[in-house]
Amino acid sequence: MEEIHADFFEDPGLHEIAAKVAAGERLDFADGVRLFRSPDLLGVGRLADAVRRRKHGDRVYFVVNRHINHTNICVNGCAFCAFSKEDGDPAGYLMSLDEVVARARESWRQGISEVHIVGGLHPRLDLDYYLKMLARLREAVPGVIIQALTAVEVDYLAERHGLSLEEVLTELRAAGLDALPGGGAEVFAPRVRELICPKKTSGERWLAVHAAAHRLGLRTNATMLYGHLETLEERVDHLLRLRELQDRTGGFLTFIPLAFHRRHTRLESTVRYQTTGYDDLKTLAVARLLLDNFDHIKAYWIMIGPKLAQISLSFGVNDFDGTVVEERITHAAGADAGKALPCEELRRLIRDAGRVPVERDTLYNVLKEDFRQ
Ligand code: V47
Ligand code: SF4
Repeated sequence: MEEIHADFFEDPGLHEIAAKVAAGERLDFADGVRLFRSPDLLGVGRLADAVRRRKHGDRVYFVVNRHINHTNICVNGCAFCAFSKEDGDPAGYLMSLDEVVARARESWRQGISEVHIVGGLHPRLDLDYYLKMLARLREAVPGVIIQALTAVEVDYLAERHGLSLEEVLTELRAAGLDALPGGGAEVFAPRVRELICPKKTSGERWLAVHAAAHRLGLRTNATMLYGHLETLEERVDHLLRLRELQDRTGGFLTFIPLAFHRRHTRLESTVRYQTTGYDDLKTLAVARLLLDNFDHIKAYWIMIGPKLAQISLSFGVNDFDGTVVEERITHAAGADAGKALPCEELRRLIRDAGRVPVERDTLYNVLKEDFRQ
């Protein structure tokens, strides 16, 4: 790995961690907290970037995808969520299967390789709705990878039908499910969950759903919602629990930190500020350093804006997510990034940062790689 000179760091506390990183040694809980507390953002970023370069060189991945949020009606009513509505609320919606399929088909004609489908826990939607949705999508958009249902939705279906996680996942997979997205993880610490999402699937159960998916050969993603009521120690704990599961299964594809957006949520008056660019970059960089067994760290440009996502490519990030097309969850909470980025714009952002854009599918198979400039 690239030699990082001791005098590079403004924070001498980073020297010991730099030595571990250079030797390929695993960082521990105390290292994670120290990295988060270090005022030396450029130092932390430089370390994360060295790891990123060792794993990926100049390549930065993106995916041509479409998000579909089929319903916003949800029985959980998490305090951080501005997207969900109670059943009966006039602002609630539920897409028919025809509407879901029409959206996927429209984007398929424009060349997507992935549909990403997540929604609320609708009290009247059962497993059958999802099985039909998957089967219809399989037929309507052949070749497109279906990444759908967070662990929270899977757990809800298991509980509702009295089935095991394996049984639900097996049925979903047989109907066409290819991979699970990483949502619903929030922060695993029970203290935080009690404050921000008391009705939600526990951290343990979220991990159990992903472990079950991995056992069945389904690949999945992982997220962490940060910038609300969690402590830095709780962020590190969250990351290390993901790392532990990844050690056991190897089934996670990528990690995506999600910056909390506060507008129109019940946390708006308690959490007074949006995350800063400093915190966003630091969180991505620390994730890159702690999650040594994750291949990919993704900056979801919807959350932090395309410009900061571009800068994050020098702070450990090697994935830009995708074209997205229609995003409702973060926009309901005040996100001001656009809802879609054309593939050419994604390429331009990556190239302008001196990197090589690589179009991938959900499973990181390379679909198109640009030539080095
Ligand atoms: O689970 C909800 C989060 C998630 C807010 O796997 C919020 O590739 C910020 O998981 N402010 C859904 N975040 C989105 C998600 C995702 C996105 C992109 C890629 C992938 C992937 C996964 O959004 C939810 C929740 O954690 N969320 N409300 C909010 N106010
Ligand atoms: Fe429902 Fe998900 Fe929103 Fe929580 S974050 S209220 S589970 S849609």
